[in-house]
Amino acid sequence: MKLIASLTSPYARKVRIVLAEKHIECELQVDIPWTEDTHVPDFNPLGKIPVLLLDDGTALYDSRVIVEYLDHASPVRNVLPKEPRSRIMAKRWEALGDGICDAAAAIFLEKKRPEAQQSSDWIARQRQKIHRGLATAEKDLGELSWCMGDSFSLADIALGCALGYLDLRFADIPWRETHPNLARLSTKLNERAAFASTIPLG
Ligand SMILES: N[C@@H](CCC(=O)N[C@@H](CS)C(=O)NCC(=O)O)C(=O)O
Repeated sequence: MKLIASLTSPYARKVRIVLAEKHIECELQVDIPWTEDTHVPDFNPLGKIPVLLLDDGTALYDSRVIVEYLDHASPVRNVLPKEPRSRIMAKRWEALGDGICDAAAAIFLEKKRPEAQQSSDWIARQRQKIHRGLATAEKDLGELSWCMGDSFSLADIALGCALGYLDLRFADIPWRETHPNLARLSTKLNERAAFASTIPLG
């Protein structure tokens, strides 16, 4: 099994953390989809990472499909609850974390365009998604130990990756000061080996 990923992608980091938490061995092939010589489109027609190449040649994408596959592949430390309602709520957290990343990545890409072509309305719209997403996560987490209550899950992994991506690309968003519950969760997550070993470095 081989994971095609970049070292800064929050979606790929989510998969790398699931692999590490579940002690699944997997070769990492670094490929940056924005480069001319990328091979990502050979495996994912959408040209996006992460892609998980299975031993039989099947290419799995996107990150949500991959983490679900991995959780079934090994019974060690399941990251998704079995009970249907809890499972959906964990996946809702994942959608929120990924959605914050989608908005943040959209701003990052917009800002790479020549200044005259950038849309400040578009950037403002994406920023609102990030701010509303953080506010919802802060409120829903509340005083809980983990997003899903008593146990660590994919919900924490997805949210932690979104917060890590904001640290990487948006140092101007002081989310730790404005969202103390998220700050507390992030500190706890960063103490885990799987998080500490995958912190994205720009
Ligand atoms: N929903 C996808 C998002 C993946 C994604 O957008 N990856 C970015 C890197 S962070 C990418 O490969 N972008 C290349 C492109 O859009 O062409 C997932 O969860 O895997």
